[in-house]
Amino acid sequence: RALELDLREAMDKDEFTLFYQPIYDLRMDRISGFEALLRWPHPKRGLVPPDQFIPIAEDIGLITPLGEWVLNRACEQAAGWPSELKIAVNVSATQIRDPRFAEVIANALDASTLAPHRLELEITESVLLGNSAETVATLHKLKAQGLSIALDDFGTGYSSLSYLRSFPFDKLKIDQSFVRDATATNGSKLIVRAITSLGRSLGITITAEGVETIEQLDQIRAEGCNEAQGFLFSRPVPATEIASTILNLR
Ligand code: G
Ligand code: G
Ligand code: MN
Ligand code: NA
Repeated sequence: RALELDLREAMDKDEFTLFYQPIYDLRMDRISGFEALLRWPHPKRGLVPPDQFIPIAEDIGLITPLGEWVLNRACEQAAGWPSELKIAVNVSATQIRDPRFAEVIANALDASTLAPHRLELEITESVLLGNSAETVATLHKLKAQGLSIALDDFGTGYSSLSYLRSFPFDKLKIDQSFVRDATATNGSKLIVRAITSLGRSLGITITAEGVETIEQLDQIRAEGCNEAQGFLFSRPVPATEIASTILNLR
């Protein structure tokens, strides 16, 4: 049976779930928030990772309702956490281009009563591809609503640096591929150093993703990254394990 059919049915039956991965503030030495990561517990295929169904959801026009579900659920969940914790939500290019997007965000914040400064949207460079004035205007409007905007998977796209000029991002998330190699190859180490120094000059928070070992943590700490995220701290966990994850990392 085609995944596409299952996907439509899953939406109707509310079969999706969110996992949460902590983001660790290296200076405060505590969790600063969680990133919401979509999961699909498929009745036959098991836990389907988002890489496998988000592209299909995009193709069949399901990403808008699915993305809306993610935003509502993530905000609702985060509203119950200690108030210093933020929630980061991944949003796709299609979602941002939807004229209703700002309204979807406003509704999610209203319904959950989550303070806007606790919501962070993670976008990739693909959102800014073509550098559309509308997209940039939408991002400015969202920022004016009080939430923050992070550029995800930084360093893997085409012309990363020009995007930094088109919009004042609050955060850059260094792609895991650089972090993984930063202790092994000099090239990756220097790239992490350069991105961190760039962030510092521009006043942008730098988060290193995919930190799996103590060596990698020492390395990115030494380079001056502000935050770290990765399996070393915790894998993405279901909502029921959030409290224990917070305790474990204290
Ligand atoms: O959780 P995992 O590493 O398997 O995620 C794989 C990819 O799916 C990542 O690039 C992540 O950003 C993306 N992703 C996870 N959850 C969401 C979501 O809710 N919306 C969108 N658009 N992408 C997501
Ligand atoms: O593209 P984005 O950064 O949103 O993707 C996040 C994905 O990276 C999540 O699906 C998560 O499962 C995965 N991830 C998070 N930390 C680690 C890690 O330390 N190692 C590896 N291999 N993957 C990770
Ligand atoms: Mn992300
Ligand atoms: Na990323």
